[in-house]
Amino acid sequence: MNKKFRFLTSGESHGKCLNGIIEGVPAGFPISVEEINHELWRRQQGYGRGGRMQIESDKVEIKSGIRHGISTGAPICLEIKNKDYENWKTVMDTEPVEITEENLKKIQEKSFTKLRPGHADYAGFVKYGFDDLRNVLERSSARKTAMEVAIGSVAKQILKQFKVNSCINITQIGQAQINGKLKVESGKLFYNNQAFSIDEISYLSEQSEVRCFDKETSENMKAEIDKAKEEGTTLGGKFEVYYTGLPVGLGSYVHYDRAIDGRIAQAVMSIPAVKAVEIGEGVNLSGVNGTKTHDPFALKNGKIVRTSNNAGGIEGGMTNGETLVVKGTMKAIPTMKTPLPTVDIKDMTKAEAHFERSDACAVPACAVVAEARIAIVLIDEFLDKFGGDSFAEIKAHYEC
Ligand code: EPS
Repeated sequence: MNKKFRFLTSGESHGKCLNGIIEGVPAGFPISVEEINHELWRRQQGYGRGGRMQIESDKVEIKSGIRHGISTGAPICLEIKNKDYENWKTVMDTEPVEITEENLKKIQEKSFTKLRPGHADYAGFVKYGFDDLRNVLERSSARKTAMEVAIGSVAKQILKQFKVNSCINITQIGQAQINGKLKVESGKLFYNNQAFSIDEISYLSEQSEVRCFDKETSENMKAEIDKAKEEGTTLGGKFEVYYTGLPVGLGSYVHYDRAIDGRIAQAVMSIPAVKAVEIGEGVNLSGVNGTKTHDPFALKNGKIVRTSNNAGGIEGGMTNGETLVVKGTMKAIPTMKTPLPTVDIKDMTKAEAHFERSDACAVPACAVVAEARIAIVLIDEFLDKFGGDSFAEIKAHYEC
């Protein structure tokens, strides 16, 4: 597995801040804080987000590796402050706190022992041996994906210099879904005999409160979320991420861990609550014969082109120059007002699952995270293929 673009993140959901260090950004790339902050804003949006997003207005501080807006080749250190930390100071202090009645009360109020089915609580409790599930919740929370989006934005900004662009599209929330066949071919999306450019899809989906390019479906999705909220439950759904402008040959067939579809699947599957990842026509290919599965070659003005894109831009573990199409399925968030039956680990009795502030639906946010994580895989492979120490060197390798 390549690691030209390496990163680590740290931070708890209600701790002081989230941190990230990126190693491998070559010198000479313009990196805009505004663009990173715009991506962080996108991740916070989406109809159905909960109270936490009212508190936070995620902003990144770049602490090193960039000078006057240009990367220097040194490690880039990023920080996002958790505004909510102000309300969690004693509970989440990294230093031991004084044992006073007031402090103990504060900590106890935020401790919990009633396992949430579907979350990391049970396996985390058994694995690490905690008696307070707060220790599991804090790092397993999807809050950490804010830093991944910031890092993904750095990757996206480098890719943009080479005309690689992306967008997201939510295709299902609960029972509300796009009604018809979506196909992404030759950099265009086809839907019910209408053709949209990826720029149009991007524009339309960014206008939608649920990030779905189709207005009517967006309204149906919002109604589904309202219903789930009334019922005290949560909703999952399906999203798509498209990348255009990718060169042929990122990834490789020579080893399983260099296959770019495998790397993308890992990057998307490991987002909290994601349960399935597909490339191109994905699961729809199970019942279709080979003639209808594969994308014929043709010649256009002396160039090799494809007449369809069922493969979703990847063949043999490598990008093939067509639009990359990645589909993800997110389950409903497990923290629910209407709790499921569970066990209280404090005294091993029957109980109702712990509830605290949650999102009724976070599928649009999940798609933003997927877009960022895919960018990280793509830039890693891109730097492996066209690598150099500076923008100029990489550009020369890319153009030759
Ligand atoms: C999230 C922050 C969290 C949750 C959500 C994602 O904030 P808090 O726990 O303070 O409400 O809103 O995480 C989950 C629901 C979860 O189960 O992990 C964020 O920043 O995306």
